[in-house]
Amino acid sequence: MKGRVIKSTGSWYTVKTDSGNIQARLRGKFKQDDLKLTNPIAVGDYVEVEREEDQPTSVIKEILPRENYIIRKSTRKSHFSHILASNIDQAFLIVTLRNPRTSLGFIDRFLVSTESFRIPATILVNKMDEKYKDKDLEYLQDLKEIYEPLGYPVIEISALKADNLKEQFIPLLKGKTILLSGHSGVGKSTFLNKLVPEAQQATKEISKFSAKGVHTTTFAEMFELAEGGYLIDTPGIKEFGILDIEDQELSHYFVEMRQYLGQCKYNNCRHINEPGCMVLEKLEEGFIHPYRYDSYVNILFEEDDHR
Ligand SMILES: Nc1nc2c(ncn2[C@@H]2O[C@H](COP(=O)(O)OP(=O)(O)OP(=O)(O)O)[C@@H](O)[C@H]2O)c(=O)[nH]1
Ligand SMILES: [Mg+2]
Ligand SMILES: [Zn+2]
Repeated sequence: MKGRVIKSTGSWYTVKTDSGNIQARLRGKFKQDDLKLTNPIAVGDYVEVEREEDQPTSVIKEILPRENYIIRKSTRKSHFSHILASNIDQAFLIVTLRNPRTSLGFIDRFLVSTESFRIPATILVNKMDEKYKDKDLEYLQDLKEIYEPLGYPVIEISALKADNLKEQFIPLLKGKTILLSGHSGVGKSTFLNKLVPEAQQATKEISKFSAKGVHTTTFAEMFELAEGGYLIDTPGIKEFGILDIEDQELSHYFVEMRQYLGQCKYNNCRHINEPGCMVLEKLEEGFIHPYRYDSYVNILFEEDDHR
């Protein structure tokens, strides 16, 4: 019997099948390409399950090939990585302007991971009901100026206060599997609860002491929209480690660089200081945003502790 993993709590998985939700576990080892994973099965995976003899539970026999996945370095063991979710159609990155501010570096790392599978991404700027200082609003302006021209919509919302979220988002979500991601405390679960009221995901105030979220959601879970489609609530992430991307490959995942890539003098150009580099030329001419280029360089020279 085939099904889709909608929840994973360590050793048990909830699998949605045509004949209802079942509890299943893994038996034996799974071969996983070259990925060193802390979780062999992720929310969103399509699996083949089989009923255990004389038991109400089932066993996952096989995992079907993943169309895509979003991966991050495990916080506990940096040599391993963790799949946030798989087989997704669209990613919503929820960010905030302050307490804490989501950095451009974080956003760009996230976008590299979605671009590597060409998963469309949208940036939701949440908590717009709060009062902001000018410098925070300037940051909002930066986000719009940097990301909208690249094809990443930047949408201001208030997950807590807005009463039209359904009207606004259901048409965008219908029939799709959508990943909600972002730092702890940005309002992922609050957003989810508005769109899927039955979900009743716990939400919690950010810490007054550290002005950071307190990691309320501790595992990924997929919820079905009454209107069709799925939203995946995930635990807040501190940072995104970029995995399994070669130096040469990285610029392919910066959409604004992609169009110039065949035009550098050297075909192994890393766009740092090479003569005849078209990316550097376009940066100079203002066609590539300097903040984005900074992120590119930071990721390129990031400590490579996962190999
Ligand atoms: N003012 C305001 N507060 C919000 C908004 N959305 C969420 N919050 C508050 O922010 C806090 C954190 O919200 P959560 O939904 O728990 O955040 P989360 O992203 O799920 O956090 P983790 O599960 O820890 O990753 C809660 O106190 C929410 O009430 C908003 O639009 N405006
Ligand atoms: Mg949450
Ligand atoms: Zn170049």
